[in-house]
Amino acid sequence: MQIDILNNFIHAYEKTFAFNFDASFQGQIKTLCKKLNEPFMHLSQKFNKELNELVFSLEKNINVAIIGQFSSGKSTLLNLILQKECLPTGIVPVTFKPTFLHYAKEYFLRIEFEDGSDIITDISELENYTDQRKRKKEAKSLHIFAPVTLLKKITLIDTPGLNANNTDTLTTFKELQNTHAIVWLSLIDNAGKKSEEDAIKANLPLLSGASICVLNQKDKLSPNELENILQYAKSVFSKYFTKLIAISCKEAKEKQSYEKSNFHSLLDFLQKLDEKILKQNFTQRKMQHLCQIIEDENTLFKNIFEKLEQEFQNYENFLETQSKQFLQQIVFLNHQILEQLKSISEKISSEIFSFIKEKDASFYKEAQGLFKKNLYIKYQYKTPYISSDDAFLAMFYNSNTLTKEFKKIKNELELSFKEIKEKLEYFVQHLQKNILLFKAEFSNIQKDNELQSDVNFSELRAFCNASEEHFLKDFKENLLQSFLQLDLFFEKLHLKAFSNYENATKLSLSFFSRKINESRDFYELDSSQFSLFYPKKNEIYERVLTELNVYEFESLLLDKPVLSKIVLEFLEKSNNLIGRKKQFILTKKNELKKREQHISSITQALKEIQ
Ligand SMILES: Nc1nc2c(ncn2[C@@H]2O[C@H](COP(=O)(O)OP(=O)(O)OP(=O)(O)O)[C@@H](O)[C@H]2O)c(=O)[nH]1
Ligand SMILES: [Mg+2]
Repeated sequence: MQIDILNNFIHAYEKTFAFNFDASFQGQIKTLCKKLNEPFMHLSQKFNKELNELVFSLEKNINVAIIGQFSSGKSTLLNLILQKECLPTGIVPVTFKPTFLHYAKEYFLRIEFEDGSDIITDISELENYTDQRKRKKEAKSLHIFAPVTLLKKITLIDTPGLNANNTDTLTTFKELQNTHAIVWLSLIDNAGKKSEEDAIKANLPLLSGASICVLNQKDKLSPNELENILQYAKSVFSKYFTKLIAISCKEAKEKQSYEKSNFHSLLDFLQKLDEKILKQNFTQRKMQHLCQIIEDENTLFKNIFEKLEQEFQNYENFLETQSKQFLQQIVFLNHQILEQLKSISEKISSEIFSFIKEKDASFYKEAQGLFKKNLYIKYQYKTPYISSDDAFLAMFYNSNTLTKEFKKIKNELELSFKEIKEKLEYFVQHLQKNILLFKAEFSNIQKDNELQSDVNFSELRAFCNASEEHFLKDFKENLLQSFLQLDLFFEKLHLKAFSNYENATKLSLSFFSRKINESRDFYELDSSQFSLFYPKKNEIYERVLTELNVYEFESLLLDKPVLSKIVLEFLEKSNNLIGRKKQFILTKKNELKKREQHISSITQALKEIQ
């Protein structure tokens, strides 16, 4: 059952995307177009339309555009070919819309409008649509049909004159993008001039096919002047054109001067254009150009992903340089905390020691000897003693020196923990800043060429918009976990040590008080065997250390330092996350690579096509 579904899918896929065409040029181009349109390429509708038009253009005439500065005589020249004054001419700029000249058995005009409608009408209507002043309704394109044999194999295009500013370009005209050859019509007065050369340069993309430079209005010059100008123009313009000639449309109009006009050279050039080669070259060029658009898009995307990848590389380096010093600070802090605990213990034990006093004491004991039965003797001695309550009151209630001092230490500890947290937060903020900058830069990225893929761009925008989700969230969670662990350890230190000093004092006092009393009991029983217990300063200090849990914390601060572990874990996790994010970016880059390889296999095949 599942095999059936799979087979159906493969069948449907092959039918749509792996269809094989014949080995002709057209067939090979169709195969490459299909290949370009693989689903993972996400081609835009406009791009697909271009591909379809390109395939379709292989079956149509080649397009030859007449281009030049205004009033150079383009429309006059075409009227000569049309053998009728179809196109309006004049000394002021006249032609404003590209006009297409096609073959038909009769003269007529077809006007296509922006709204998709069209009309077929008489040629005389043309000026109403080309002349800006007379324009009736905005025409999309104008098509003249004429019974001229030349038009059977080529479609000629009359174009608006270039402005005198010389950087004016017709390359933006969509209608002229599918031009297989051009006739550059130059006023003979401008031949070889820098201004004319600048105009040629501005329109170079249109000159990629066959091109002829035609110097018009040669009737204005003497044969000598013409010879000089031709020589000069050839030296400057030859590199741009296949051929350069001089003609006179004015002379061509008259039967007796037709031969002199050299118009036949132009016709000869047009008639000899090799449609097959021109179409093939044009198609290959155009396909290369289309592939270049995808390649450019890929490069743009690749740069974006690489930028992101670089951010993480920088972050990794940043953490590495920061972490060494930070970990040293933590080790220092561990020692500092322990020192503070010891200093509290030291102070408490000194105070306790100062409260161990001596007093007179006595006890009665039965006298030794046969006749001394029932006779009790009073023994007097000096005993150590400690009044726990008095000492405690004196230390913490009658004077607030210790309390004040311990509070200060507690505040310092709180501040140190706050600083650790701030440092960890600073680490995450560093990444956050860069990720947000990345998001701001690319989350609204738009196509810079209408043919680029809508799907790819919208996916990229969605990807950049989700930057926080993809690239920050985990780091923030890691930070929160470290905060939690820090809080926990702080609480423990706080409860068991830093806020526990009163309790530890009480316990130590009662401990020594009890010990002294016990020693007195034994002493009174047998003073020769037992001695009185005088607590030493050192003993008291040790006791306070125990009651304040300092030994436990010594292990948690030095042997297996909790703080260092928390920070190390934070850094390790951050590094793991960086690795995972880089991997994620790599999957995106690999998708691009797939497209890149696909395109390069197509461009390679294009070069080898025959
Ligand atoms: N002396 C002379 N005048 C010419 C020749 N060819 C064209 N003209 C004149 O030059 C002027 C401009 O001719 P057009 O054919 O309108 O020029 P165009 O290049 O189509 O001009 P735009 O459409 O405005 O760009 C007209 O007055 C023509 O009669 C020529 O060979 N010799
Ligand atoms: Mg014109």
